[in-house]
Amino acid sequence: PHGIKSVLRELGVEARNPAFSTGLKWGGATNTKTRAIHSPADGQLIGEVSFATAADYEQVVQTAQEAFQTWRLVPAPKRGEIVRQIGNKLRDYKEPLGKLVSYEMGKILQEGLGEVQEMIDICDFAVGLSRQLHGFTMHSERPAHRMYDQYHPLGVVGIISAFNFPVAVWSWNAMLAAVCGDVSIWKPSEKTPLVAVAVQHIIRDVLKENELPEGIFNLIIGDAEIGQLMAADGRVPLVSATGSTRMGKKVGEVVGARLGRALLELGGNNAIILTEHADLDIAMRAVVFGAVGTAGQRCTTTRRLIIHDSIFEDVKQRLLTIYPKLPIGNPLTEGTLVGPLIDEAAVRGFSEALAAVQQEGGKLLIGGQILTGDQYPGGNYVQPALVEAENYYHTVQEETFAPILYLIKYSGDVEAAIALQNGVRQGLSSSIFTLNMREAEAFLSQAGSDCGIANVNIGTSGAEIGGAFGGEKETGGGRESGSDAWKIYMRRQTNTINYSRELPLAQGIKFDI
Ligand code: UN1
Repeated sequence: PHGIKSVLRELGVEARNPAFSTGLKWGGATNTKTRAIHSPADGQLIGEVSFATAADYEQVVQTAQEAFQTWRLVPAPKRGEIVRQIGNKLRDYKEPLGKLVSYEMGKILQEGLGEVQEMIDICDFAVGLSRQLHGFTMHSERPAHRMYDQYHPLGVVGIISAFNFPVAVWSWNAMLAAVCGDVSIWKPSEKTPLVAVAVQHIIRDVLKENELPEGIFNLIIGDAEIGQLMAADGRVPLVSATGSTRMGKKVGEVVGARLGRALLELGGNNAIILTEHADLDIAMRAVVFGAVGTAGQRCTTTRRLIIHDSIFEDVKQRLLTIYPKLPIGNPLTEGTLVGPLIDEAAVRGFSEALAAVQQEGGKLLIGGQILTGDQYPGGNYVQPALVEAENYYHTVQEETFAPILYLIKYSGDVEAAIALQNGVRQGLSSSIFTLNMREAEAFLSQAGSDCGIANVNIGTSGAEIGGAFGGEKETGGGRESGSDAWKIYMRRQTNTINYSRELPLAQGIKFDI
């Protein structure tokens, strides 16, 4: 169905895939733990992967370290040229890759293609960046002295990515790391390793065509054990991890204990504020895309809708008109807007959150069913839910990775809405819909949203790659992707050069010998 067999063939995904790739070589296939990957769309077996062992990991790190010795000496714009070629190959394979993202992860094809586009975009960004990577020059207080800072490659970067963006978030990290002169080791989510295998084949072709050393881009498939090895490994100066706050705390602790760098992009509990001055016609599209897009499984998914009491009923009615008509079904079928959840555990999480929030006093307005029947094979399809709730409910305070939107009423001025928006432990994305300039500016001010992303008249999800992506509080504080997020992938050095015949000391210190 939907030509998946030919997609797998085109992308080189096998029935049984080895556990790691050091750029050119694949290995680790024998006598290891394996995992069968079923599509959440129809429950069908797509392929199997082997899990890497600690010995496999060791081999990968050593190969990466070796490649770093060469790669760091390649001029940055030449490194950019390699990333340009990767971007072009991704363009060639956009269609099959997008399909595989969709089939393995369950997001609709439009979003699968969008994810590949996000990879292409970051490649373009990284190519431009490769001619920049600039520091400052400063004026020295000493005569005939020059002072500047420069950025050097950091080393081996560990990348732990999540199932919901199985390839895009890796590319944000790996492409920036590559132009920065770093080599990377990618541990994809164990739930979505096949699209990672497919991408690694593309990478391998580019490495081969350019006769580059093996080990610039490495892939290692495994469970949390591999992540822990990476976190604890002093040879990996930066570990970039995307996933739950629980996972991030563990990684952050272990990396922190060895004073390494951790770049964490963790849970969100994102809200859209609808003030009495909102343009509801445009707001509804943002709300629905944010709440049910990717079946509520984005870090940036809209989970809370904070609505002024004067428009609460209107908003509720509009949503109650849209929700019953949402096309739910196979993500590869054109016209579908809501695909399945990733697995049974996610479906359980969805049902449990809905039961819990109702216990706390929440009112389920619509949705919540697990869908069954021929149209919904595999058991992972659910009807997105709308719940009238209070912000302080335990369930509302948690991130449930599923399509549940909490409708929360506020009265009074925008400050009341902002207090609710900020009143959670997470701080990733936020947005306000208003045509009132005072409200918009208050939301963006230092007393406004406390999130890493704050939008006006745009939803919480679907950020462009050009901005820095990440958030505060339990979201982990890291920034990836655009703006100056590249700096974390490099080590910074301050250089002072004396071209005089004297040796003056700073701060005017006299020290005559
Ligand atoms: C994520 O969910 O981890 O802003 C990343 C967005 C996407 C990236 C989401 N561009 O929704």
